[in-house]
Amino acid sequence: MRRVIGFTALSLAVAALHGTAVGLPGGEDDRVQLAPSVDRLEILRCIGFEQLRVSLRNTTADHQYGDLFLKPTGPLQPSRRQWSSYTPVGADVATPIQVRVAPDARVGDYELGYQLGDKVQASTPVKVVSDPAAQCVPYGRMTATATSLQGSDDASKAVDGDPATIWRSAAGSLPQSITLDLGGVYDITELRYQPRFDGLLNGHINAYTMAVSTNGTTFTDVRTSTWGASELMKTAKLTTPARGVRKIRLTITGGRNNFAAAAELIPIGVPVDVPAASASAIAVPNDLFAGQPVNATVTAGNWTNDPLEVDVSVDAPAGWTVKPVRVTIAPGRTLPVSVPVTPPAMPFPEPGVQPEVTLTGRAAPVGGGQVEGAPTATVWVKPDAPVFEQARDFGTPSSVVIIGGWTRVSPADVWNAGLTAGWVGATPTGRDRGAGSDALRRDHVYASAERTLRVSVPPGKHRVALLRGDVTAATGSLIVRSDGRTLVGPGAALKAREFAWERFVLDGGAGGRPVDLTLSGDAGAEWKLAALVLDRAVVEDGTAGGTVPATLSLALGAPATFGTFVPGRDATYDTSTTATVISTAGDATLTASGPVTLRNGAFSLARPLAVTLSKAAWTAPASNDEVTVGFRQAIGAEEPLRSGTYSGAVTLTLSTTTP
Ligand SMILES: [Ca+2]
Repeated sequence: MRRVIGFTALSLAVAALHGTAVGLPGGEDDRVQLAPSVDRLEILRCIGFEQLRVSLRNTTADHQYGDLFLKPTGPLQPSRRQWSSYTPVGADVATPIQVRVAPDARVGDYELGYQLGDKVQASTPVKVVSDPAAQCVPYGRMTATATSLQGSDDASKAVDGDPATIWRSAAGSLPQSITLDLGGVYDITELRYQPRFDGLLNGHINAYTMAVSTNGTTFTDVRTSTWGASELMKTAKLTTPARGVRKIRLTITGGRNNFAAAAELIPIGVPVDVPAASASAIAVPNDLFAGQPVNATVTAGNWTNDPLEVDVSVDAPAGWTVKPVRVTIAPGRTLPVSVPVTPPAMPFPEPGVQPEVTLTGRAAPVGGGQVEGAPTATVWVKPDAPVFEQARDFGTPSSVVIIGGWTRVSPADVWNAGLTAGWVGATPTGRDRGAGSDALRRDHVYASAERTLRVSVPPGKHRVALLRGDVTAATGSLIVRSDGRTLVGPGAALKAREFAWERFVLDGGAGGRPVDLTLSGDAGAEWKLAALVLDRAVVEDGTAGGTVPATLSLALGAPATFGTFVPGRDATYDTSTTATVISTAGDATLTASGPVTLRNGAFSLARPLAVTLSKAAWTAPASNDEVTVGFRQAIGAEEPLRSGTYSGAVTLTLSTTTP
């Protein structure tokens, strides 16, 4: 006959690595029998898991069914919470349980409890430890190679920190070996071996030789021994530590079914030359706008045995704002950390300047310590569209247009009164180089012949900047003419990925008007146009004095000249002019464009022109306020000077936020 009475008549046995058996406390029911079990389990936190085995013994005369529930405390995570079992008469059934803890679990004493029926029957004490003398080589720094593999079970699976993935050597061909590169230098005291935990023991290593290398090429045998067959964790312990180890090689001479399998190989020791913290990667959004904050994501790592406070930051050029972030990183782990960065505001693109910037990720332990890595990202800062009257992205009718207020101009935009920019007559061709660059630079319009772009200019004089260049190929020169004047060029040809902003001023007159820009290349070269911005503010350019809207006026004195530059002499030349400010606005700001480099035909001075303003900000209306505009040019003794006149244009802008 068969009776179903749950587990009150079963005994419970718990077996773990260390094998010492003590009796479990029994239930009140006199039918419950005590059985041998293992006394305790210890989890080295940096490994993060251990195994034990739970078995049920049916000593009654009846087949038994029932449920065993596992009751972990604290950070313990058993691989199963419940075991439903059929236990025939006289049979022992067993199941392995893997107990995991998080890498930053609090060390201490916990319990894995077992419940049969309604009451807790027994428990195994579990100690989570962190030992300065027994530190793990973090799997995040290790790499592994092996003499053979099966399928996708390659050597990396033995050092990935995941006991569910395994390395398997080729079938039936021992000896084989696996070599671990520790990613640092350690004094090694043991090598733990976690066999596969998938219910199979095929490939279980039972005979091995462990060797170490300090230089990465020559190896010295340090232990030859055997392991028993079970899924429980094994160790190869050295009687004296192996010093200064960079690599470990395990040669397997015996394994079940004549091949080797390993879920994890875990070197244990003391770090000798290993960074405490690292920065290994930096990612920055493709579309970055002047003055607008974004997050740079820096991957920071903690390679110590304990949670570590790390300051994560970004090195950026002057003018950028960076807010470093302090985080706590779990031992042996990496963490993507968002660091807010803000590029400087760009009131207007400067001529010829490549707004390409390198950002460098940094990670440093708060208390100091060895650091590693300075990953870089090259970013390209775009003007922020809302600052401008027009911010236009040239490309094909279907190409991607950058967000944030930028609008497209394609060959399909043939001028009509409803547009603020469009083509008159023949149109250029659109081209999109595709992903891999930001949305502003990936596309452009181009032609080898003259084309006319009509732009709607509001009342007054407004600065305009054109972006030319190509992410993939070289770009020819660009000439821009309007109203019988040459506004740009011919600018020099640009290499692939080189971009240049070309600037000029357009006069919208008293009431605003459409202005035609004739675009061409030098001697039929292919010109390319990627972007256009038209400033909202009105300006007076440096060639003439004059009055702009009645509320805001800027008049310039005589053009400044330095006199004679003397070759072969270290010298600094100074000159100045005046600017007269009339403002009825609540505030006003005067800015000078730059950096400007003085040129003489194809020759340019090595250092930029320095411009100073005796006064640059007003918090109240001003009448005929005279500002001294100073210019200083430094020339080195070895700098070659071409005879003739060096010159350049500096644009002064008077603007207000409270007209
Ligand atoms: Ca693994």
